[in-house]
Amino acid sequence: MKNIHYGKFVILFVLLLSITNNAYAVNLVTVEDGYIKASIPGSDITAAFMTINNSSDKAITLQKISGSLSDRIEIHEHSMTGGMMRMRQVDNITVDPHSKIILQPSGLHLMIFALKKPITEKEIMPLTLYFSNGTKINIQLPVRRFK
Ligand SMILES: [Cu+2]
Repeated sequence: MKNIHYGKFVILFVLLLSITNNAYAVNLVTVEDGYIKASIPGSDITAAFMTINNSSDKAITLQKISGSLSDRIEIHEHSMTGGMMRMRQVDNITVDPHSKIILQPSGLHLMIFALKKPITEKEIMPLTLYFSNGTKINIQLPVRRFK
């Protein structure tokens, strides 16, 4: 009688463990607080910002971004050189284990060239982020208007 009860307990425990593991695996790399800047009339360039969280034990690297809005999305970084704010393309963004990287105005950002159409406030833009470990994350970015 005691043995039967013990058996049931083990099965329940294994089940709980597997549910917990799945939830954990899905959330190892997350993207939050993302938004994209509304395009300015006459311009086909804009930028996107977000926070990339890595709660895994390994560094992850964002290598590529794709989206239906443009065929040319680059990773850029602003830096001060000789008292001038410059922007340059970087190949990728590495997020250390258990840390996060914030893409924000005047810092790292996604630069979106050759917009296929203007994007305006209240639209939602889908993007796909490709990471070095094979992880692919689909995100939906609200469009915001600001300076
Ligand atoms: Cu840029």
